[in-house]
Amino acid sequence: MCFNQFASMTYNKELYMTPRDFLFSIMLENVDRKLPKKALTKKEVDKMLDAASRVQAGNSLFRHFGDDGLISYTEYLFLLTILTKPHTGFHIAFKMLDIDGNEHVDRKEFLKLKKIIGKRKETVPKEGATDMKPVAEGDDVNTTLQAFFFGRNGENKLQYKGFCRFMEDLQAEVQEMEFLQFSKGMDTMRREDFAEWLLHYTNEEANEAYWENMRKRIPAGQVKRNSITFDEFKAFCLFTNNLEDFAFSVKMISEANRPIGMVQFRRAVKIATGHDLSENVLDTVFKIFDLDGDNCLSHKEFIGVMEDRVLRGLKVQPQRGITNYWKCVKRETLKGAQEALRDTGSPF
Ligand SMILES: [Ca+2]
Ligand SMILES: [Ca+2]
Repeated sequence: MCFNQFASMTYNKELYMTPRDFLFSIMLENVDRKLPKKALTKKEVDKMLDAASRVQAGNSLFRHFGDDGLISYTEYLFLLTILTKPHTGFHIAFKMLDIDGNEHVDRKEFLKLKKIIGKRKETVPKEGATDMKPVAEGDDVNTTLQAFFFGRNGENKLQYKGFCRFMEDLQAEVQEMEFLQFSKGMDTMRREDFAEWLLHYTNEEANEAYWENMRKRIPAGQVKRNSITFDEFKAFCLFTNNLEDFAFSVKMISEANRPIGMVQFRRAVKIATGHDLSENVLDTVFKIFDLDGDNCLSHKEFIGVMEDRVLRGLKVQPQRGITNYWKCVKRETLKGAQEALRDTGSPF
């Protein structure tokens, strides 16, 4: 289980990730830990939470915190799900948390998150988190996110604007780190670096065929204008967060789910995301994933591969398929929200 493996801190016998652990869990396959998990004292935690309650939002927040912060298992699941959410999903996620529907989320509502997403039995890690005692409503602010969202004493309210900003910043931060990882610190990616990133989480057995396409179809020795900038990369990430909408617009554009060419592909992306993909990115994607060489991408050649990739990236069981996964999250979410409603006795 990813959380247990990456979490490097314990406090009051509960396991926590630091913000650095969280970023590493996204970027790295596994971690080779040389040191045992650190048991924090109340004084150390208080200092972290004081700092977290004063920090400014921004797209280097998690890197700024580094190891000076605590993320609970429930919050880890929450952060994972929002990492791949399209912008249209932000408002739904906010409304989910805003149980009484008064347009802001208070700490009490945020603590219901545990009920909402922490309940899925198959995702609860064996050690550490199962014997975690539930946080009672009167408990002190005890994680970095709580201190950041609601202040040191849990007195602040989270508005939609702030929530949105947080999600955008987190997505941007992870994208920037991934870009730098694959561009090896340079300000553009070569097309082969981009391909490496694309194929990083795809099914390894198929990768040799993709690399073969790459070698045959993409000319060696590239000039700078053919390499991929961070903006082009971000546009592609935005697109992969909107795969469901993209699949839908492909269906609208092409009859009977036939393979689509670059022009139609571009149109479908524009419809789904409102943005364009750059020529370099589109051309690379087509050259790599077009396995039968008809200059078109079929559902199986592209959407199937990308859905699988998202799941692998999140280290979720790949066999279920992304649609089922989100359906499952949604169902659990609704169930949790209903239970939470019952508990608060809210009339809604
Ligand atoms: Ca509320
Ligand atoms: Ca094809």
